[in-house]
Amino acid sequence: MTLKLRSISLREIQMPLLEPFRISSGTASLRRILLLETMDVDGVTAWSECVAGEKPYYSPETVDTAWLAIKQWIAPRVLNKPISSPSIIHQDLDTSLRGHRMAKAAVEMSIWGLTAERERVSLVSLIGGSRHKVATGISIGIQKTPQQLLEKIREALGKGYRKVKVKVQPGADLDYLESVRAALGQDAPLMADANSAYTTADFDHLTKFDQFNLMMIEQPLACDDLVRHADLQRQLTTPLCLDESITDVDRADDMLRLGSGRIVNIKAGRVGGLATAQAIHDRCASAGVPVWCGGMLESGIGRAYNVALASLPNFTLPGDISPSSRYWKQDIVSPEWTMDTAGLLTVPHESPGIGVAVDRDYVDSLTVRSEILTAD
Ligand code: OSB
Ligand code: MG
Repeated sequence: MTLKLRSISLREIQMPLLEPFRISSGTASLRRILLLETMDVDGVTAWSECVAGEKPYYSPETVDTAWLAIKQWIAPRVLNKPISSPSIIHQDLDTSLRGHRMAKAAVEMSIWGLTAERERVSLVSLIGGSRHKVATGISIGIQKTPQQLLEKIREALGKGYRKVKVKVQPGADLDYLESVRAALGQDAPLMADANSAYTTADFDHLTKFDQFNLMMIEQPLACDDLVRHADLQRQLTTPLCLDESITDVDRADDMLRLGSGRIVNIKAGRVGGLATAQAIHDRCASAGVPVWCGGMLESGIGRAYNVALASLPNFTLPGDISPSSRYWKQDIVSPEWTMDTAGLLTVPHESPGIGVAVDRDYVDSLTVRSEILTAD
């Protein structure tokens, strides 16, 4: 079923996080979020979210570069052109247009959402999601003291979260993990994420992480350094998980060939969209490598796409897909995303589209700028 896009509306909303989120590369407190609302020539619409942050801390992209890239280069490639399937858009977008994966992903995902709306099927069934519940984890930012971290982890485990990810950096790592393990025992489902805070000079230090029985250590080294991640993995018993390094299927393949890690955190935004996220999932599945769905502090719109992705069969580890209330006083979708006491989130298989309705009045009240892109 071929579709044609009439317009892409860009808007920036600003939403304060309930608490600031600190990682080794920077802190987020007020989220500036780029939302897209795409309309086809028949007037069918769909929402999507760009995961770029305010500053280039996690990746080179930002809200502002994504806005520019979509307007100048990405939208002109898709507006008013026949689109035969959402699964091939990424090929058109990648030809002679380098990088800007988060910007591309926002457009690509809106076309998945729009296709689901047009065909009156759920996004989940459109991408072939099979799970009815997804296991939920929480990502906890760097805290001022080990005691504060321990309190946060206790609270999270009490709520039912299936995995607790602790952000670490030099100076806030071993002593934090040590107090947490001493208090909670070796079995609590813990992992660490360094967001590239370490270098080869830290290898001896990093081998000390092995004593904490972590589920994995995420992205300890630089984003473009698969070779040294492989060196490090050979020295560790704890599995390495790559996040920033895996930007496309070939990078996942490089990781598998080199042994740079044993687990992948998949974020559709980081890899240019859902089709590539699925392809990485498939590649890892055939290599026997488990994956899980990462998060980028999304609103309820981005979360809908994460939930759909996480319902694919090889997403066997709990994702960073926390409920709306972990981030926001009020989310922009209804129903809000909720988690049960077993740490499970329900996958919307039945309702057509992304599975949640967007509260337009609330989104309008949060909007600080907007622009409508059309072919003419
Ligand atoms: O490294 O996974 C990361 C948030 C912003 C940028 C990078 C990361 C994160 C998270 C948050 O860990 C996960 C979530 O959305 O809850
Ligand atoms: Mg990460």
